[in-house]
Amino acid sequence: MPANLPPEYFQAEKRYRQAKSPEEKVEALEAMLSIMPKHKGTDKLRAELRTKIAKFTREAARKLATDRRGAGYHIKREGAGQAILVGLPNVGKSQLISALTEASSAVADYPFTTKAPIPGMMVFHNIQIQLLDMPPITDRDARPWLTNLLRGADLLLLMVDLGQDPIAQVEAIFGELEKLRIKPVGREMEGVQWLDQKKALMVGSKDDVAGAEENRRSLQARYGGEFPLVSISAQRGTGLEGLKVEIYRGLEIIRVHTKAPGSKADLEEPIVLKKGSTVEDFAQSIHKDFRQRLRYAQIWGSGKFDGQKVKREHILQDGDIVELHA
Ligand SMILES: Nc1nc2c(ncn2[C@@H]2O[C@H](COP(=O)(O)OP(=O)(O)OP(=O)(O)O)[C@@H](O)[C@H]2O)c(=O)[nH]1
Ligand SMILES: [Mg+2]
Repeated sequence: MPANLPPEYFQAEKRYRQAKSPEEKVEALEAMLSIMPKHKGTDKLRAELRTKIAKFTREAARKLATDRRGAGYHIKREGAGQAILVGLPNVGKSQLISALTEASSAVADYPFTTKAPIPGMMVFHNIQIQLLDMPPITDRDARPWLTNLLRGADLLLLMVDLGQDPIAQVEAIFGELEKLRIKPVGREMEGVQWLDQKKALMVGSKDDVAGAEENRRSLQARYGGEFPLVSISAQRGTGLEGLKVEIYRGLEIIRVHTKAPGSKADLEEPIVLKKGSTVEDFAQSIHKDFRQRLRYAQIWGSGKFDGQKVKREHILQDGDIVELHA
């Protein structure tokens, strides 16, 4: 690698590493290529960048084609994970999106207000999580594209209005999910050929209304063993911090901080990994070459002591700080 690359190059490279979609990868790679000085010494690197650009451009085109066939909406995935709201009409899905994210989705006291998916970004500590407001799960017009969006999500938020019969709502939601052949993990149902399984979290909404506490208790009694349950009032803003924590847990991700030898850890922008990831996975997400060259790492956090030397198989924990040694 040429020694004198400007900081913009490393910023673009970071965007490339963190990019989730082929479109984002192409954008970052093109930026890297435009910054890379043109001379004999960089010929090989520039050729590699062009090959990668071609590859991800093809991938983006393929993705677009399959999305179109699915019809309807393509929501660009952003942030560390995606949670999607699932519920009957009028339960407060849009109110919640408006309370947790910068997105504004129309809230109204009549059913079927939301007609299209609306994404918003929820900030949780130093990461962002994408939430998707949706039309009610019973909306027939949404049927053709609903399955694709649900299948793409990392977590379903099953929303139940605590001012109405909660069990009937949950059973209705399960019935609709069954028609779409999506199985919430924890729900056992025989004889159905599932397309997909999805982790789910129950959200009791409007816990400021009369009867909410009793309904929450019956939800807990009936489904508490299968699903985590959080109750909230999006209108009053109560329970929202607890909900954020549960959403984060449900995504089963960890945040790991990088530290370069001799400098302080980067606590601002963690690398987000799947729970159970190892030092090796971490190295790979930084740079694929790093994985091979890695000799050992030092960690602060899940080690027995600060700065402990660990091997590539060491399983990382949320909040760990890692210094890689090649
Ligand atoms: N009391 C109370 N009312 C709420 C709360 N959240 C939402 N509502 C009311 O419930 C009604 C429906 O809210 P929406 O957010 O539009 O519900 P939705 O689930 O998005 O509805 P659809 O888009 O039709 O499926 C509105 O009249 C809201 O004011 C809450 O926390 N407490
Ligand atoms: Mg709505």
